[in-house]
Amino acid sequence: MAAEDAARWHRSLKAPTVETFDLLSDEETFNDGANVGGVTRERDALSEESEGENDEDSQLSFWEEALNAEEEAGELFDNDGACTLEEALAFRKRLRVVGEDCFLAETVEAGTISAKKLCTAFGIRPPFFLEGQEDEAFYPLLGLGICRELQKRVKLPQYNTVDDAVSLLKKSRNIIVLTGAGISTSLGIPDFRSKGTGLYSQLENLGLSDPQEVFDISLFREDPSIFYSVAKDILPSSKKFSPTHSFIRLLQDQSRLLTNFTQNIDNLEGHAGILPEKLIQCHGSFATATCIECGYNVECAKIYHDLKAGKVARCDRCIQQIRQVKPGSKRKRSSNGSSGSRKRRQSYEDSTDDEDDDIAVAGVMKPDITFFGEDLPKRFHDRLLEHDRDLVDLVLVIGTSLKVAPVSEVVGVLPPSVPQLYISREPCSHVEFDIDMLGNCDTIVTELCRRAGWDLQHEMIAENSSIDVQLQEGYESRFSFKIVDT
Ligand code: CNA
Repeated sequence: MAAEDAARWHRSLKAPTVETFDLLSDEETFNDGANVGGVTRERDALSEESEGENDEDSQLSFWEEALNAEEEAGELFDNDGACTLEEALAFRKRLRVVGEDCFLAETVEAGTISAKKLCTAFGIRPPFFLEGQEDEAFYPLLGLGICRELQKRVKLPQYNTVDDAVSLLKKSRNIIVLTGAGISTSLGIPDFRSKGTGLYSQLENLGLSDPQEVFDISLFREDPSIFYSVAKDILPSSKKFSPTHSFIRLLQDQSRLLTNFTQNIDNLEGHAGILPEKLIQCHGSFATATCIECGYNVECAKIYHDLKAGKVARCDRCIQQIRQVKPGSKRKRSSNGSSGSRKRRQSYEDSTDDEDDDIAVAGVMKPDITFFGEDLPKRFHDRLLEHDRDLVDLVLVIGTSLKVAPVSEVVGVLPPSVPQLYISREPCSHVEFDIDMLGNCDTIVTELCRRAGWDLQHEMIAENSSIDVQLQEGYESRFSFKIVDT
């Protein structure tokens, strides 16, 4: 390749990297340079762009699709024309050892591999709109993949096995436990993204093009009934908590828990006995609700029946105020033709009359959960950056796909020398953890406790079962856990 050509493609490889990442992440730099994605809860990267609105938007969504191929890495690496998993891991390692320039020089530039194939080593599926094009067309995408890889925290080589994880647990005194919806699914509360069972799959089946819209604050203001129609599924109907909640409580009882950052809104941590000073509910919770018009704040128990019935809850205080302002005003006729003159009910909770115009104009009650587009509680940032970052000695991430910013960036702002462990059903390919433990989190924490010699008590832990742990093929520190009935 002529020097001029090399310089040209190198430029084309690098320039869009910056440009597209700007588009990808519109993030603020937070505090002293630590990037936790600003203060507002964000939808999955790129998905705020509505698809197909114009060419640029639809092109972006294709890029997103290509970049997210890593999610189904097994399928990607099995394809013809793609790197094998072993090759992919070797390329990634090599990139870190020799750096970007040298890596490119000895691969694509030297002609030992095409950019299209090398993309697959970084979890990128060559998009269909580049099919049949010259290899140079894949350079920008390869640039993105390389940039993403180099931004990842580097795994600590000394921690690899499940017993390493157990030793870390036993010696740590300041553990950050970062949890997501996966720790409550065993109680029948669906998560967001599990295929088939997650809320997003259910909403897609209902024809919603972007299920995240349910939790979008501007849409809630426009039409709260969409949110109310699904909120009942996440709202727990009992105070039961899972064995994983009990495990976090156990860490607290052993004075090992620094903070439980939870993205969950089901409020079950409190029922499990996690102390308020140890708990950050990053996305708020269903514990209380606030009127979006007048700010009246109530315990969610007050609107529980409406929530459970999928009915938009209105503000009692607004209703009272409206009635005081226009005491003799006429009431709307109800749809069944009655005059609507029957006695006004004492409170909204007792009312079943959807046609009540006072109620219809009263403010809507919004449970105090953080919607996309809303700020996270200040406590989240203060605790993480002003307190925990200097103290943490182990990070345990459980039952989250780590796709919602800024919580997804917590692991990136903690000192990279602090070990990080991951427990979930699916691997999380955009973060480099030291040990991945895959399977049902209740099963995994049960096994960790057994190996640690800790007595984890919970009615859902079956006594007569043993847990099979297997190292996943092709990986040095990724394990699958399964219950084997004995
Ligand atoms: P998510 O994106 O749906 O990810 C959940 C992750 O947990 C996935 O990777 C699953 O594979 C995994 N998982 C599911 N069940 C299990 C299990 N039994 N054992 C191990 N892993 C499991 O949800 P995230 O928590 O990552 O996303 C954050 C959102 C989800 C937050 O904003 C929450 O408000 C929201 N959410 C909360 C709840 C709740 O409070 N229970 C329910 C649904 C959604």
